[in-house]
Amino acid sequence: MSRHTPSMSIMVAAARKAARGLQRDFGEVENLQVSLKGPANFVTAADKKAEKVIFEELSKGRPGYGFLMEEGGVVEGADKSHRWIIDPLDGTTNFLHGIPMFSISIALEREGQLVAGLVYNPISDEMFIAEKGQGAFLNDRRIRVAARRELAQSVVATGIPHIGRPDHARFNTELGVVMNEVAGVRRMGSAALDLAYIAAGRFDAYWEAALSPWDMAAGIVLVREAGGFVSDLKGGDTMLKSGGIIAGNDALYRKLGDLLKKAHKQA
Ligand code: 2AM
Ligand code: CA
Repeated sequence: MSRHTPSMSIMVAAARKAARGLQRDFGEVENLQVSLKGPANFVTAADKKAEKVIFEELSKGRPGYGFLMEEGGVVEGADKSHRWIIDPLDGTTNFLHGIPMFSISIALEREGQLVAGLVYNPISDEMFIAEKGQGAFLNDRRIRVAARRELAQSVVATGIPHIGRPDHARFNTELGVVMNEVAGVRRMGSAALDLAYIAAGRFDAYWEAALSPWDMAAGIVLVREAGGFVSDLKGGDTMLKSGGIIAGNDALYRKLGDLLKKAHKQA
């Protein structure tokens, strides 16, 4: 069983409340696929509604904490040492297309350090949580990163840039190098879930570029507390700033990092 702090209980309650709306709206999305305009506006509304629920619940539970949110941006708090980092719907494209692979992501920063993370898939009802020094849990069961040490046996997740996102050529070079060395490459469409899957040992390693802080903040805590490691694409610690991230166990995140360096020299 996981023992968690009152702050985590507040995070879990906020995520579950927002998830009820997302579950309902996801059901509606399927009906809207046939309309000419598609469900895009509807999904934007679902996203904003979920963020509002999370914002209100966390504000009630911890008055004065600041916020960094995908939709609402920065909200300064009276308490300068705490900040929530929130993505109410990570994997928007999946949601929009009726693909049940998306998540709510909530992280807590204290004095600039990530101290708690939650990633919740409302469709599979998988709740991934971690707090600094307390381990990582999936639905109350302890999770660990995978033990595999060879790339040749590893499943490696990534995100593929799409229209409007940068670095298409660079991604192609990276993929060209990586796919030659690994058992399989996967692209799921939610960075927060990718990191949660690393924490649970489902994926062995993961990399992606051009992410935003709310895509990865909670997942970083999960990976670290599951015994894994994260770095930016150059092996440094600038994930939230640079938008690049590599994750895995100690052996694989380093080996994947070396492969990507090799790729970047070719690019
Ligand atoms: P989203 O679903 O909340 O947009 C998929 O590769 C990952 O990249 C998802 O976590 C997705 O988050 C994120 N993503 C998609 N477009 C993005 C953009 N323009 N900037 C940053 N992250 C993006
Ligand atoms: Ca996102």
